[in-house]
Amino acid sequence: MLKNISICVALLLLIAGASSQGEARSAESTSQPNIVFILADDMGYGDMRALNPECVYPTPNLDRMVNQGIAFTQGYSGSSICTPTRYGLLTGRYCWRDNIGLAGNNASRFLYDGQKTVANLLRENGYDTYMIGKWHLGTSFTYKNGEVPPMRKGLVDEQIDWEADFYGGPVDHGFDYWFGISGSLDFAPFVYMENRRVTVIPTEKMAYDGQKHRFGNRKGMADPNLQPEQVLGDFARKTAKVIREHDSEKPFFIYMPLSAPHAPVVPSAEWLGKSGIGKEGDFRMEVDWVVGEVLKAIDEKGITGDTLVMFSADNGTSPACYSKLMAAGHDTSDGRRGFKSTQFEGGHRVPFIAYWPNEIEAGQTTAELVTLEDFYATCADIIGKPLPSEVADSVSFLPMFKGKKANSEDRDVIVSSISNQLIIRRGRWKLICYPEEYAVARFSMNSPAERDAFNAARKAYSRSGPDFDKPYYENVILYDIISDVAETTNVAKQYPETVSTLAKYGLQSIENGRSNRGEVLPSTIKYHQINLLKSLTQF
Ligand SMILES: [Ca+2]
Repeated sequence: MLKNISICVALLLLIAGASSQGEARSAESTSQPNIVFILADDMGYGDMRALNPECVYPTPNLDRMVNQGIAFTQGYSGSSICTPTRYGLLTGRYCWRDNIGLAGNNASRFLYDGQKTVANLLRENGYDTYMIGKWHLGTSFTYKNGEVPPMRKGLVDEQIDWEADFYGGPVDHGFDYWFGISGSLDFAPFVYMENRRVTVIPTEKMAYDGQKHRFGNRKGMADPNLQPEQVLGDFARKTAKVIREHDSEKPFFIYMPLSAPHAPVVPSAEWLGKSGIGKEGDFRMEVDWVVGEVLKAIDEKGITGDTLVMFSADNGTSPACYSKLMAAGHDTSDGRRGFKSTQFEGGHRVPFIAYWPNEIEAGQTTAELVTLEDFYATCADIIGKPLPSEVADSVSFLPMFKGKKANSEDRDVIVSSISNQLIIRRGRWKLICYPEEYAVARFSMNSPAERDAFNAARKAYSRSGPDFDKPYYENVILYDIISDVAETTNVAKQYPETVSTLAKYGLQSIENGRSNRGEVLPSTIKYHQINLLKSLTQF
């Protein structure tokens, strides 16, 4: 009897917990603001002055968004690398759940045919949807023999029919219009793309021959007239034009993933030398200028009050830029440890700000945990529509615009780093499902030899998985992220129950196929982290 009561209580607690993690739950709304999401590529939390007063260079436009809007001081990107974060932002699903890695050079499509995104949700509910910028979820070009290559493969230049339509890009996943580039600016093909076609047939063969070519070091086809220095400005001009010329009763959604400040670090001539700390700083200032151009177009259109503008980054600053900026006296990760690709806060705690004068009380900051996956549920909440069931990891942050907490006292999140290693945040705790010995190596890898050693260790770990003969605390890292902001001290040994609690939450999120409220979904992931989590639930 007592046991049955315990089970009932546990179930009730579970249900209460589940609903407190729930998706959109605000009152029905008919609000349809314009929505603009600007996503920087590889930008640290410390790269704007409003978030980091010590920021070496000025960022007046980003500061305006923060000072007149809201800053989420614990906002996370879903991953510490590009493609997985973009997957999570657009689908509202954790990247690790669907085993999303990096879309490499010439990558074919990563989303399955017909997979819906937040752009589909908005378009189906009366929005004009535009994307200007970097996709990085793969585009499948048709081969000259008429074949469309399989998903998630690198394409062979010589076989591509550049005059045929490609598939799997933004216009196949909810966007009415796309202008931009396929991957990062240092990934082939080096050519502008519009809807389903390249804008110019690429005829220049770029190859790395010990001397980097103008886009970087990856091989591929290029438009001979495209210069990397022009791309960021072109995206700004194009987006401003779309806003100015938008002539419709419908509201618009613009997704604007920038090419900067990712490599190649190519500020335009006008910005060279402006920051005084090198072109890495100049490029960040140019990102701020882009934000200003978008805000100016919105202001001139007279729609400022009723337009939600968000700004964030897909991950932190790259290792190469991190070293240069730190040496120049600019703390791009704002006192946090690490950079892009790592398990540390410098990898995935990103600038996360929102500006919407009619709805957001100016000058707020909130330390509630949020992730970029939450943008999907927030949009659903804004327009008063239910969240599709497959949007498994998205919780609306709309209530925070009015100074309220989100749906829970403790919104837990599970983000990932390179190779999809899980990182579980709950309250003050951060559990990294990875051995400290490899993670520390990552942090100190400033020389090619260290980098090679690290990569070899990482690959070996990916194959072998955790060593269960070791004590549990040698397979994971636990930080008290509130008192130990810089992630200096692994306390996994001292807090076995906390490790166990976080591991149970991770397992539950895997087994339920979701982390927010909703029906249980099939869970298909199979990798050694499940066994690691199971081994940690014994305390
Ligand atoms: Ca990136």
